[in-house]
Amino acid sequence: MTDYTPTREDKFSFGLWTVGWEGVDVFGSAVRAPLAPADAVHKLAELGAYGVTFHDNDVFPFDATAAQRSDHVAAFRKALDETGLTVPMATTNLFGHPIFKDGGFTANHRDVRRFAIRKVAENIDLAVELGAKVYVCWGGREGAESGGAKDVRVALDRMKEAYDILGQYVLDQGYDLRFAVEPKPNEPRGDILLPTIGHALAFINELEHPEMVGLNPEVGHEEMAGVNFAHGIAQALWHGKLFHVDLNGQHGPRFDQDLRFGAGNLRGAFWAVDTLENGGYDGPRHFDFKPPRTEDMEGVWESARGCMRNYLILREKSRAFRADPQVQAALADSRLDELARPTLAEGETLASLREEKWDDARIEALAERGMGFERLDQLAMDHLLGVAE
Ligand code: GLT
Ligand code: MN
Ligand code: MN
Repeated sequence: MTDYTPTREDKFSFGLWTVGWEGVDVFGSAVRAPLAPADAVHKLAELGAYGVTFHDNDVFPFDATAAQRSDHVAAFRKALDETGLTVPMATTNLFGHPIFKDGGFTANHRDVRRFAIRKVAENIDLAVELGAKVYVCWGGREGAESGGAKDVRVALDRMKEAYDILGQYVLDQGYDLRFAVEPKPNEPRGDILLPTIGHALAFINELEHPEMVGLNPEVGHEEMAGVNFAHGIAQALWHGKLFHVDLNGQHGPRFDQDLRFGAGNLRGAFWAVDTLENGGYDGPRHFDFKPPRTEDMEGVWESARGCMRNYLILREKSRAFRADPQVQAALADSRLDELARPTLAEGETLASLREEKWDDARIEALAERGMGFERLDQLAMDHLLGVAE
């Protein structure tokens, strides 16, 4: 393949808030004009995406009247009908309005929590109407800047309460919808609850309906925490919990950069694609990036195009890497096939394992043997850089 033009079969999706980001940040005001959701839908369809995702307030303002809300939804729906774009996922804005300054599900103020749960339930109805199968919960404001401000154990009780109420609502309504928790270590809060994939996985097990709740890990968020994204999604897949994914780029632990996918940690992106393509994930390849403030709308679309192009390039590289006979030999030399064998043979017990004879020569031979990982990794590098023979 030399033409990296996306098709709908590639399952690329974008949040309305990504290409629609006006560039407002902590230090500066908007650099781009608002983008109507319908225009975003048309342009994304033209670029080759298959889906678009939204927060309630990406489609209609926080303070919209019922009539205004339905006009905005109608315009969005019309664009979806005209383009055939799907809505695989939706989510709630529980962070923009000042009412959420101390969080939604875990705000200390009880009334805020009641308002947040109601806001989510209302948008779940719309999400399902528009065909969403996954409902993301990113708790960016659930956290604290100082130790005494949040009793974390009690806050987790409230977080569980919210998921349990909403899970029960989905079941009662007979909706075909699953939740996906999106972890992030910090920003906007000093420390956010459920900061990594691992924290979120453990939390899910405490819920009334753990089977309805999985993860939406984001490349940049895990890398902000200094952990390996590909390993994180591999573990989520192992638990059957990779319900969705947010792809973007990040240069190591610093503020959330939300670069286009492939920018930042390129090698990490390669292994992320390799894991998604070979690990049994068949959901949307969803981009959650922010086109830099330096860009005009042309640059925004260039950036969106780049996300998909980079994914397709890396997918091709991953396929070539896996198909390369030299790589297959290197994998065997690195004992990847042995890793796949259970440590005990069929019918064996710890007692029989302990009966096995070990002498110094055998231990030394194992200790001396190199693992061949450098050769394997250089082959990956050669493929990535386009010089594999
Ligand atoms: C927000 C955040 C993202 C989340 C979105 C879902 S909103 O832009 O930075 O990582 O995925 O709420
Ligand atoms: Mn982010
Ligand atoms: Mn995200």
